[in-house]
Amino acid sequence: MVQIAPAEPLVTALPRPATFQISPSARLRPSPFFEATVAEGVTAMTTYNHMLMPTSYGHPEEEYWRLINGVSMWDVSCERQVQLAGPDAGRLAQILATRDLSKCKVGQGKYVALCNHDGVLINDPILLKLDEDRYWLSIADSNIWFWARAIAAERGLRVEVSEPDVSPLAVQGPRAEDVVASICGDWVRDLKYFWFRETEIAGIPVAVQRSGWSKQGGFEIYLKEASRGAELWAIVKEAGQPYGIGPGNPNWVERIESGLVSYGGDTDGQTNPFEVRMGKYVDLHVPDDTIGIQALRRIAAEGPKRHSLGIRLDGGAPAAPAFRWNDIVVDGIKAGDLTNCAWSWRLEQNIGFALVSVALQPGDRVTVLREDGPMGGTLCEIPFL
Ligand code: THG
Repeated sequence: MVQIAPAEPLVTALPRPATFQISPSARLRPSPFFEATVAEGVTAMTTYNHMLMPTSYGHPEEEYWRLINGVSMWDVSCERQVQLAGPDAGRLAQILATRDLSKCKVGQGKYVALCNHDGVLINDPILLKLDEDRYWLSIADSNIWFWARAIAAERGLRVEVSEPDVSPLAVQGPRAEDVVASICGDWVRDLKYFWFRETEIAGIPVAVQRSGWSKQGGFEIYLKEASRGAELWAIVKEAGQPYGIGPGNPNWVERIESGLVSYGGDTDGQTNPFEVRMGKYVDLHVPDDTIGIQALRRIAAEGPKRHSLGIRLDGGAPAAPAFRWNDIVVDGIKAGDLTNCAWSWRLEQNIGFALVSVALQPGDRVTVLREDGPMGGTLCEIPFL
């Protein structure tokens, strides 16, 4: 049973610290690495794609510096794969993704935006092309399985949409390459960003990709046999010992410093890719039947109303993290939202993303209405580091 305890600032900062358990249910699907993360002393979890994802092992600052200076291993099995297989798999991928996939090669991955018909972002997966007629969408936290299957059926495509037994384990940080090379061989050093290879580790079927939700470098090992999760965890942990490996998770602080978007965290039911710095993953020339592209062409022609900037908050003490966006105001008038906020140990400052009117620019002063009172801040460019 998982105890969620107020063990660190992230939790104690909440208005009413709580200790509670997570009730088991078949809706909450187990990670193949679950037992391993419990053995490592996981202290906080969040939900993601109907799974539990570790978010802390109780030492947030230590976990942060391990990612920045060494190597960290993360249970990110909640990044589920939606598999498209069949003669029309490539067509369906291009109908779903607003990025031009025509030159994507087998063995290559690409970060893509999925949008609805209004051009609103509904997921930001990494697409992996496994074969000419087989793709994975390694999804963020929304039900793309439903979406892809419905679109395929409505358009009469010859493609099977499924969720295969595949669970990523991330190895991140400047020493990640040494760790993964010691397990798989030096060929991993030549992998280009988002490229991958299917292989075996001690007989365990995996795909190894240069990827991961940090800018510190690293790989994701996609486990293709859930029953061997504990074994794979142990192999990576053992190989990482010379480099001081330890458990971690997609790191909230580093990802803000680095400017990585969190779908659902930094986006709402109206956000289009241009507003969250994903315009470079939208190719307006993709075929007209790509979902959302017609709306995105209109939005691009008119110019987006909001954009994402960084904010550096005044004051030298870590600000309380929040469950919800905070209003950003200028002269008492709402100008946008603070979508996340964290104390940066490298910048020694509270930083966050400001989804604000395009009338606001880096250098502008704003006020953020935090739960504990108004706080001044200065807008800046993203990334911070
Ligand atoms: N790994 C896997 N699947 C995932 C994620 C992951 N699915 C959901 C979510 N995370 C996808 N989100 C991102 C966001 C950014 C990046 C990767 C996954 C990323 N961006 C680089 C950047 O913004 O600089 C490079 C992108 C590029 O230019 O191509 O790496 O973490 N398996």
